Amino acid sequence: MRVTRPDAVPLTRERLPAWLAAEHHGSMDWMEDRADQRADPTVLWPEARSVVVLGMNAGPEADPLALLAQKECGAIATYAQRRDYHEVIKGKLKELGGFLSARSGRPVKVFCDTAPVMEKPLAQAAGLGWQGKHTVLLSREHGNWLMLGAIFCVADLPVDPPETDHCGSCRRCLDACPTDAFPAPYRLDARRCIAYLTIEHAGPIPSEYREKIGNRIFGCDDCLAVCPWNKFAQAAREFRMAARADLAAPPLAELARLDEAGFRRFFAGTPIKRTGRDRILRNVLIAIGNSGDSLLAEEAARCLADPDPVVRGAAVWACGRLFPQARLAALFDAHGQAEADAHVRAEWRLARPLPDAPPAHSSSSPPPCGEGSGVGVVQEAPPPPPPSFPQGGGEPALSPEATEASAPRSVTET
Ligand code: B12
Ligand code: SF4
Ligand code: SF4
Repeated sequence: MRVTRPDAVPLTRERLPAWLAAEHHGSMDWMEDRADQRADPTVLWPEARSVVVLGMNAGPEADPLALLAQKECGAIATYAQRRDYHEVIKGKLKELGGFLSARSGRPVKVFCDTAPVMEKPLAQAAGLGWQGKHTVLLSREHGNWLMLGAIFCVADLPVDPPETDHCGSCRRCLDACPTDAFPAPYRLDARRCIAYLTIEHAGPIPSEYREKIGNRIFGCDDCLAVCPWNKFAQAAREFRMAARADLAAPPLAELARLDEAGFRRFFAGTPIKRTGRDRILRNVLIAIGNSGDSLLAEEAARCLADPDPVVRGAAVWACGRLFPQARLAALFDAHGQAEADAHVRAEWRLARPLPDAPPAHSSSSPPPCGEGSGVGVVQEAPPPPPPSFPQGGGEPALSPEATEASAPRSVTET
């Protein structure tokens, strides 16, 4: 925990508008809302005189990159394999904010991704660490695994010195990025970032990134995990930030079977729950398409009948990568012929290229848009594995009200 002044980050007044003007925020329109307040804490709350920035360690217990080789499992970003940090940090901020407000007799406001605040530059100004070339705040003590929150105070608190940049000539994070998301050091084009694509982006994932996503189903740790400053980092000790073992390597076959209720139960209390079942299923199907696993192909085939068109579209892509032509043609007859959604029909066209020979299977109705059927050797895949997902398991849902109710009256959460 460190303290800075609200006017300690003057550069963000230029840098945030430049980032937005370059459209590096993609479809995160909420980054444009109240951008003047986000870029300048003195506009957000003119009465504030001090900003307390809190960093919480969410360090992993094992190398997050090891999971990327386990193609039959989904890779979840380290920070999300545990209880939602918003809830944990918010609780701590309210406790501390209540104390500060009581001691100073002046009001405070607590923020953790809940208002337009740029937490990383404020954290650097307060001396918690520095923004690395990957733009994330890292520290010599905790490496890359700090999660941040802030308290704005009207009281004039003594401030800490800012931290300086210790990246030097290193560029490991820039070179490690699978999607080449850094147009320059210290700048991120979110539209290319797997964290954006798998968490924030609604709709189909652009085809150029699908292979590169590999088995990452929620977020990405690559640029953080390769940083040499992690050598001093430790696994999260705070019990509420402890990682859930069942989120370390969840089998894709089981994730692909989650219906809405099963999804909500399994991901209860984690940040993944807010992303929603359909978007996660879409990501799971991209990972299945990248698995090269014929057992998983059957899971993708089952999702061709999913009610959500984005899920169906991702299922078509996965089937196109895993099934031989003839089986794909049969699946098209069963599901694609009657497909009403334009995007899913487009996925079918790409998955099932025009044949250079007459169709090898019989079909009662012609395929849409003048396409023929696929040809190829039929290789029936083995039957799907039995369902074994812990449908009744998982953490009990957190009650946001529980933390709201405990807020001292002089602490405003925005
Ligand atoms: C939007 C957002 C995202 C977006 C965009 C990320 C981004 N870099 O902006 C997406 C969805 C991609 C994302 C991904 C992730 N996020 Co995020 N995200 C945010 C959020 C809500 C806002 C960040 C923001 O203000 N971006 C706007 C840009 C313009 O700001 P900036 O990154 O600070 O940009 C600076 C540089 O570009 C620099 N700059 C520009 N030009 C130049 C030129 C020079 C010469 C120099 C030196 C610098 C420089 O100045 C800018 C201003 O400081 C914050 C929470 C918050 N309220 O702050 C969390 C937050 C940044 N995310 C967080 C995390 C953990 C992640 C992930 C690691 C999650 C994961 N594992 O998948 C990834 C990391 C990806 C990455 N390399 O950044 C944490 C980071 C904690 C930390 N230690 O820093 C935060 C703070 C949430 C939290 N409360 O803890 N995130
Ligand atoms: S989180 Fe992954 S995709 Fe995003 S910038 Fe870092 S390495 Fe690249
Ligand atoms: S990997 Fe290297 S360049 Fe990137 S944040 Fe770490 S020290 Fe800086």
